[in-house]
Amino acid sequence: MKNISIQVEGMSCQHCVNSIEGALKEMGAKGKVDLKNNSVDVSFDENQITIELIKEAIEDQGYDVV
Ligand SMILES: [Cu+2]
Repeated sequence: MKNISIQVEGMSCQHCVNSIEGALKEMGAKGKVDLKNNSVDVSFDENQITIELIKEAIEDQGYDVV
C-alpha cells in the first residue's frame, strides 16, 4: 500500500468529506479528509490505481486538486 497526502481546495463540510471519501472508496482506495488542513490522506494499491486516477476522482466530485 502507498500513502500520499493531496492538497484539495473547496472542501468545507461533512458533505464534502462524504463525497470525496465515498468516491475514493468506490475505486478501491481509502481516503481520509482533513478539513482543517485542506488535505486528503489516501492509501491505495499502486498495482491497481495511480495517483492521477485518484486526483481525477477528487476533481470529478467538484474539488480542485492543488
Ligand atoms: Cu461541503
